[in-house]
Amino acid sequence: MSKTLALVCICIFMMGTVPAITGENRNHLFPSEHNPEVYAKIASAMDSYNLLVIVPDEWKNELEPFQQHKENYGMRTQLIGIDEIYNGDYFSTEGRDEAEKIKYFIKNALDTWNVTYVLLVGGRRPGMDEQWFCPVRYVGEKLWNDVQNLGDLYFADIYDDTGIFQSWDTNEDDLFGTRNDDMDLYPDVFLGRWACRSLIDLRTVIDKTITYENTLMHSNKVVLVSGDIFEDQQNYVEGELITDQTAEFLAGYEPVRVYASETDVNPDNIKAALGEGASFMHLDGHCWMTYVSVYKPGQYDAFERGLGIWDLPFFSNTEYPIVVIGGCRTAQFNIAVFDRPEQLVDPPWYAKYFPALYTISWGFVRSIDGGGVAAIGYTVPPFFGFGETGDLDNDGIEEPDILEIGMGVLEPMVFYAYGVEGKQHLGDCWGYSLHNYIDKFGDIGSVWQPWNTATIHGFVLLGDPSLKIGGYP
Ligand SMILES: [Ca+2]
Ligand SMILES: [Ca+2]
Ligand SMILES: [Ca+2]
Ligand SMILES: [Ca+2]
Repeated sequence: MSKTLALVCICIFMMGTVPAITGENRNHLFPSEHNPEVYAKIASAMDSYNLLVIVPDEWKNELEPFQQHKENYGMRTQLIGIDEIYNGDYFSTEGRDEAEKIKYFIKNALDTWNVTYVLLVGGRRPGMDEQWFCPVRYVGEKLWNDVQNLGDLYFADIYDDTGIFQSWDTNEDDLFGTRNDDMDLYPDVFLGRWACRSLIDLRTVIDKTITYENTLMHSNKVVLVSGDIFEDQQNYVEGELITDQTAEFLAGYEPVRVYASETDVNPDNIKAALGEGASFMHLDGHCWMTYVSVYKPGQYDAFERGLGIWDLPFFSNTEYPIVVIGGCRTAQFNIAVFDRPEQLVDPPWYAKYFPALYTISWGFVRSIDGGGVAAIGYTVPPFFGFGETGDLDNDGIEEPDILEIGMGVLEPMVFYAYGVEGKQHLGDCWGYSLHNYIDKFGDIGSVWQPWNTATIHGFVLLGDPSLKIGGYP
């Protein structure tokens, strides 16, 4: 978590100013229902269960067994090479640059093929120059380190509720998703990315995804890892409050807790809790791209040993969980060796200087013979509620603010979508959480707007959005 934000929050708290929440609480999933024509199109896409895979042409043949696997379960799957998009092989090419060409292609695939799920295949290419196997879009305000942030939601928000294409650059200054641009934000396709940096990554995640969906028996276990995050007057143990919400939403699942209030949060205890595997893992704490940790309640002078990407090769679980990791930059997939953004709270030195090509979220997914099958996290320091300043979600229930706005809402709602709403595919859960959040807080109309919007932009699924949770029976 960015201490800048925490400090700003503390200042606001001390001034006694409650951030004004003006987003109306609309009880619907898709904004497009205001427009019957658009809604009908999206609703029919929802029924068609089809998957669009956008892949570098050099990797296309690697995906053929994956396509066959999906088709075997009735998931119509189209593999499209990125050069085929640029060459206009399917639809005439539109867009000012590579990312916009990809976005227009997804629009055309939604209009023409009723695509429900979109999987972008490819992360950053190896090397010091920033180049990508599959394009990215930097969006939003320069809130941290004077750069914009990775925003894959750009590729998923195609229309607003009147059916107008969402360019995310309505003022046409070639800066996308800023406060001067209109954005609907609501995703119209369920989108994930395999942030592969090598053929080994790609083969690993294909193999793990197929194995996961072919496995009939999944455990009824959810592993929860957290502790105290912020020094607040109420002494809330914020991380544990968040992951306890997840446990509540997964009725019938046995929670196995690694909580700083009860034990040491270290790799051995996390590995022991995971054992042979689990259906889900939810970790929440401070994060520095490669490393996540928490405090023991009230003891803010030292972090727990936590978990870093260097620990992941020692995981040997055979059941691959879906992993949600909350904290700063847990899934910021443009990471490059030593080039880390400054964060005001310093991690231990080994976390700061360990050379890395991937974050903790993607680390779980790319791990061979262990780790997870897909991960949800943030490409930014996420927004959060701090202490107790009122009923921020206007539901008439006074709860700790951490559970009423920001990351403490977004993460548990992924599990709510599955455990309570019965969503069956992981992308639907990601989309449900975002839709719920944007309904409530899409426009908070306060000084926090840019931070809140960045969190929406940066809430990313690194995995197959069509993943059938629990596998195919
Ligand atoms: Ca703009
Ligand atoms: Ca606390
Ligand atoms: Ca409330
Ligand atoms: Ca509250």
